[in-house]
Amino acid sequence: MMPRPVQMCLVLLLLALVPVSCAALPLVINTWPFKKATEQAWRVLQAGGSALDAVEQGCGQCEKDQCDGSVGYGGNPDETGETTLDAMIMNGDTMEVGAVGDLRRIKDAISVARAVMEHSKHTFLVGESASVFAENMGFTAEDLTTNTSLNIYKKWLNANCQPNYRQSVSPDPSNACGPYKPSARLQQTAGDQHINIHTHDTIGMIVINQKGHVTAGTSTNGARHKIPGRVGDSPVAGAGAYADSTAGGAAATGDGDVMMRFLPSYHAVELMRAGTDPTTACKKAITRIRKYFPQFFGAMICANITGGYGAACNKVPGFSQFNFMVYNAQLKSPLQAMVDCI
Ligand code: SD4
Repeated sequence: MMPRPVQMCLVLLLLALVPVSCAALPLVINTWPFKKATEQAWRVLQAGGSALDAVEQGCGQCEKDQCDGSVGYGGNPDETGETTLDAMIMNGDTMEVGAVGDLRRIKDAISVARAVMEHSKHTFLVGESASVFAENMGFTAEDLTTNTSLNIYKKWLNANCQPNYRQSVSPDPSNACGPYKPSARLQQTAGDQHINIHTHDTIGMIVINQKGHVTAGTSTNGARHKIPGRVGDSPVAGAGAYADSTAGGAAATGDGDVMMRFLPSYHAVELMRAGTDPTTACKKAITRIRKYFPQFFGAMICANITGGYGAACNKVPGFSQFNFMVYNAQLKSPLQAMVDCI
């Protein structure tokens, strides 16, 4: 007897060898194997919470757990040793977005992003002023530095501030610390890659509830040793994530300085709106970037409004497979799925 489609789908899910696309709502999908985040988002949905609550608390779980040191406090410090956070949340029913960039001293970045969305008419607040807004909204201000982030910083200082994100400056940034002054503009070195598999791991999450309400969120401490003031792709709508309840959702992880130039999450959602399946939509968004930056480090997750999902990543040395988490109505527990990079 031939297996019925649902059974077939389950078999593929269990094997988790291929980018499966099984329609089943509700759906929680997030970047990297951040299982506790997936479980938390699912728990919120099961308890009757909204898709927005699920995304906020799912990503918030990673902020508390300091997922891989790349989300939340105490992770990747900037050039001054401080950890600062980027986050965003998007409501795909109303197309409202709240985002924070370069947030200082506040641990709950995605909740502050939600406060921007709900308690202001703005979309995006950054830096010190975003922290003041957060404090006014009742968030606790505290030092985000930990022994771990301090040690990463000290090691970097002892290694003559290597690696860093400076170019065309003097003294030579490839072997000296700043302060730097501008010098003759040099051609960028191809394959110059600071954000890589070792310093990755932003959480990007898409939640689609039973009614098809699509939401998306991200949270990260960004790029290790970034220049103070740097904001990555994660809090930028259409870049780090995008949600539209009439089309689907997408989220990105990787080298945000490159990826944000292509709005890959928006690109993928628009492809799904036109009928492209989620895996192909993710692949096409990655391929567009690769045309200009063949060596970029990055991956994406995509989901359409019927609960189909997929992922894609750009194959570079040291990164040939991308792991992500899925939980949907056909699963009894969160599934760690994996795709081969293209
Ligand atoms: C950033 N996109 O700030 C983030 C970092 C990341 O996997 O996702 N790393 O550029």
